[in-house]
Amino acid sequence: MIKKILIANRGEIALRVIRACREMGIETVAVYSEADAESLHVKFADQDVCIGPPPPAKSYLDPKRIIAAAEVTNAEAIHPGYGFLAENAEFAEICESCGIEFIGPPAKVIREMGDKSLARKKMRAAGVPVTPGSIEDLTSVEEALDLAREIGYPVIIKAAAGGGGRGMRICEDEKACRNNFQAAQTEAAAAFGNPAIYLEKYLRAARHVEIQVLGDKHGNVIHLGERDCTVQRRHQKLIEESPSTAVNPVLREALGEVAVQAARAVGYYSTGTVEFLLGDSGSLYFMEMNTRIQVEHPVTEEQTDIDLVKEQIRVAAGEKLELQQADVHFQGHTIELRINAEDPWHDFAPRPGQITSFHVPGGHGIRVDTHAYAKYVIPPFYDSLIAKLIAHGKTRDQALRKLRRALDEFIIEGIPTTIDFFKQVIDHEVFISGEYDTSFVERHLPELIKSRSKP
Ligand code: MV4
Repeated sequence: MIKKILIANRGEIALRVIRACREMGIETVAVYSEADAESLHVKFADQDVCIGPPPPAKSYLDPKRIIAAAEVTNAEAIHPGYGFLAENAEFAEICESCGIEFIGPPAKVIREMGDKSLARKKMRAAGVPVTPGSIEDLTSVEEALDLAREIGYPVIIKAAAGGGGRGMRICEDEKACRNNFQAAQTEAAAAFGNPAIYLEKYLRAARHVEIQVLGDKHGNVIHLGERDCTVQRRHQKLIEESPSTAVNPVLREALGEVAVQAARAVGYYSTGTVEFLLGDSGSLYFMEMNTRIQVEHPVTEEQTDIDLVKEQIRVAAGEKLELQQADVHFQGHTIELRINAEDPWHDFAPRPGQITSFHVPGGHGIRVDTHAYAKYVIPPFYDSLIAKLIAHGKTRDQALRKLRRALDEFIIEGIPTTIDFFKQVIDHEVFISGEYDTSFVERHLPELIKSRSKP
């Protein structure tokens, strides 16, 4: 078994990995930038190494600094968390070449699934349903217009190196498609260093439902159910829940089977997420595959009582999955909110700064994954996530009641947060009904932020 793991990340996910390691008797090495010297992951790790100044490029995103820290501490494995180098195939290869176990899927798979257009092509070849659209990257605006005419508007242009909605452009008609084509290429080149773009039929009023998969290095792959991530703002997920109110047992079975089929088709191991779009009448389409542990993994942990980070570590150590599909059971209903240091009343602008008082909710069925504490200073250099508030109940209504009660207990002072915004969201009749779609936030944002806060 692996004796020492370096966590190449920060914030709540670094703490999450350290917790799993400590329960497994594995030593931990934290790396931190000068801005994170007072962070909890540094305090809770067995060893810590300062790897540089605050800018990610000079710290958490620099493979040389991460590898150097692993060398000097004799860490046998590196857990990348999410973001930063988690889906960087070159970094995974560097780890391998240095004899350090990268806790994640094979570098080849990271690279292939990182090209969202190639991922579609491989999934289609594997018999996985994908949204109607281009087979290869688009080579000309004429090709895009011909294809759009064939599949019908609206269409959506996406960056092959994008993902997570970055660089997406919805085209309602030919004029928009013509105008967006060039802009999308330019934006993709600037944002991702790769101008490749592709086109899909745009599914209006869809649901974004993803399946958690878990594979070992011996060819075993299982799925751990779905997470509905449809409530997003500018492609930042805000709320994730399971089970999805849009998925019935027949569709759940189909989604699980297709997700496992997709993972097998690309030779997957470790934790992974297969993202689908659900159209009306139960249609499902592969969207993209994420090759990392995701922010929202606690939703699946609460539904299945499986520790996903521990499973990742066991798989990295070469162990076979103990679990078979028949051993996976889903209990109750779980909803997660991402509490950010942002001001909903000023376009969700990031608001770093010092937390002057901090009280975390508790009680049966409430989990809070956070690295924050009273007097902690949220640095301006990284993402604005403060905490994930997760509520688990026997039913959706019970989970919602727990969540609402927990939001009232959650005290964060000194900086603006999205706590009060979420009170409006989970009190909204459309959200409560479960009948929401991808347009929910955009359509209801004005009323959601009209009153500053509710008791
Ligand atoms: C789509 C889509 C509808 N049709 N693709 C991709 C990444 C994810 N963050 C959003 N993605 C979507 N891709 C096709 N062909 C709908 C979404 C989508 C979405 C789009 C706009 C606004 C909010 C959204 C929330 C979830 C999914």
